[in-house]
Amino acid sequence: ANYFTDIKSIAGVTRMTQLNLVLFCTILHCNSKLQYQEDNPFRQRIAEVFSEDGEGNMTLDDFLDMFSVLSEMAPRDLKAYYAFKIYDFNNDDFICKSDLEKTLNKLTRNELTEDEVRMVCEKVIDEADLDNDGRLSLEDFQHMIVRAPDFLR
Ligand SMILES: [Ca+2]
Ligand SMILES: [Ca+2]
Repeated sequence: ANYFTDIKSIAGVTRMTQLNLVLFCTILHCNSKLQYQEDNPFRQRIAEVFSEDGEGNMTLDDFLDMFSVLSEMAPRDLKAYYAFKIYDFNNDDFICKSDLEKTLNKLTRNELTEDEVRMVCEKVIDEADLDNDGRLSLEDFQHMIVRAPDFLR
């Protein structure tokens, strides 16, 4: 299945939960073969997050760590933690609007207009930002995942 083909309909207000699924589980909720496809737009980012040097140079140990996180048996919290890190592009420990915009543009391969991207980002933050500071902490993010039971099983 292609998770991104109908991103425009997914972006509809009534389907935000599904959007959250798409947005935040791109990599981690599907199987590891799909995740590691050549054209996975997050490939470089995944490598950066899992490599010990933070620059995407993966050692064998890094690979093993990555596959254990991606496995079905890995605890949800651990998956959430790594998903959070992947989407926190500027490594400031928060997912802010610009991180979300980057994520969304990668997911949709720039098929959304700027306005659409902004609207979706605002909605995601609106929906998940529990302490109302306008950005998502790891805690906000984990709450969001807990509320989406089909996701990150
Ligand atoms: Ca950030
Ligand atoms: Ca927050």
